Amino acid sequence: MEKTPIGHDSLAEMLKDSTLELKMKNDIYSTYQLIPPAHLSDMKTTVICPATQKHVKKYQVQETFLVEETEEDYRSITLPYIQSQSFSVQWVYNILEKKAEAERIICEDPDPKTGFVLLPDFKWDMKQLDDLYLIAIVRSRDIKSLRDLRSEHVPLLENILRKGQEAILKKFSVPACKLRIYLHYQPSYYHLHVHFTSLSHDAPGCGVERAHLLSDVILNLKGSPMYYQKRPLFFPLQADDNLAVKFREAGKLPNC
Ligand code: M7G
Repeated sequence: MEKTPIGHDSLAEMLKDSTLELKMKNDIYSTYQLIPPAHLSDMKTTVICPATQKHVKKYQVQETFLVEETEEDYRSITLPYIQSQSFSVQWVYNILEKKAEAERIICEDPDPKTGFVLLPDFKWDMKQLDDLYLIAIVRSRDIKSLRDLRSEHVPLLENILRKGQEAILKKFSVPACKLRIYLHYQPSYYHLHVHFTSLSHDAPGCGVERAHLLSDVILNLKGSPMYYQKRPLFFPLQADDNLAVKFREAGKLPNC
């Protein structure tokens, strides 16, 4: 459950119709507990049913460690993990095949190589632009993550960047300079997708330890075609994530 940002248009009503309980007053400063009217106190709620043990772990607060993954670690630890126990991407295929969320699509490009579908992320309830959050899902089914990207994918990434920015400007009047456009490494779902969030929104997972700006990714691939295959990548892992267990077994997770 998440409390969503207070929209500008409901602010006046919120101040007028809420109950205020004074908590502290000092000179010109005071704090209150504000109880808003019922219709302004809704919460955005996400349900996963049935949930696997892996889903339960994903949403639990846990100790987190920063991990360094070399090219060899990816081949011997991460890839076998992805192949054996990553989350199902059935929901992604449902979007691509228009079996779910078809009416929510903002823009799409049918090209099998450079095409994608852009739609609101389910973290965003679309009630206000402050926490704008969309995802672009690529049509190609054989790119698992940032690690698989090579220079041949630059046209795909540039297409997503340009058409995604244009579509968001047209539909939501938010210009490119107010967007944070990035990929996660590691993602939760191993089918390549790009996150589009409002620059003013501290979206979960937008920190430097997990987010890779799409514009940087494009530049890195143009400068070095195998950049993401060759270089070590850093990312956070939760203590009892199964991938963390594999890194620990391989002696790659520091004891801290
Ligand atoms: P990620 O980087 O793989 O993992 O991003 P994260 O969830 O740890 O960030 C997947 C993105 O897809 C996230 O931003 C999710 O909120 C979003 N997402 C996940 N599911 C299952 C759905 C869905 O069914 N519909 C939509 N629209 N978005 C989803």
